[in-house]
Amino acid sequence: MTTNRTFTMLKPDAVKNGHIGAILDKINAAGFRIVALKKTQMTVADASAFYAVHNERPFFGELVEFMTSGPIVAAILEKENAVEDFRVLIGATNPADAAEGTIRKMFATSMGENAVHGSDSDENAAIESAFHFSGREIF
Ligand code: 3AN
Repeated sequence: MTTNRTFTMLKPDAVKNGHIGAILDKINAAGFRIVALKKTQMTVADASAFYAVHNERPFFGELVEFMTSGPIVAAILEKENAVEDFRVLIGATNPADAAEGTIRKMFATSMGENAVHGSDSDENAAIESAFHFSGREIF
């Protein structure tokens, strides 16, 4: 895993609302190369492990319930300065605070159902990528 990669999930709200194509288009247009991509659905055990860092937070139950409520699209993205640039592209956690033109501003509905996930560090990008993809799914 290079430091030029980040991990994303298009969340169940974005998939359910038919935004997969539009969001991937914005990701490509922003200069990210898709090095891995799949549609999948997390179990409660998967989501609890993925979000273990948040397990003391009051919204943890709601987060796990939402993230397992339907399929997601998981992807690994490559670009210079990928983690930071992708956080800028998706916008603030709360779509009400997200800047104009960001993915969350365009496609998210609430703080919980906020359309996309983006890794917050190179270390977490590597951990989250390995959680969802095997070596032979990454190109
Ligand atoms: P981000 O996804 O912007 O890195 P985090 O890491 O603080 O935000 O939170 C992880 C996920 O938990 C968010 N994407 C969001 O879906 C959910 N979340 C965060 N804060 C809240 C909250 N106050 N209420 C409900 N869900 C939340």
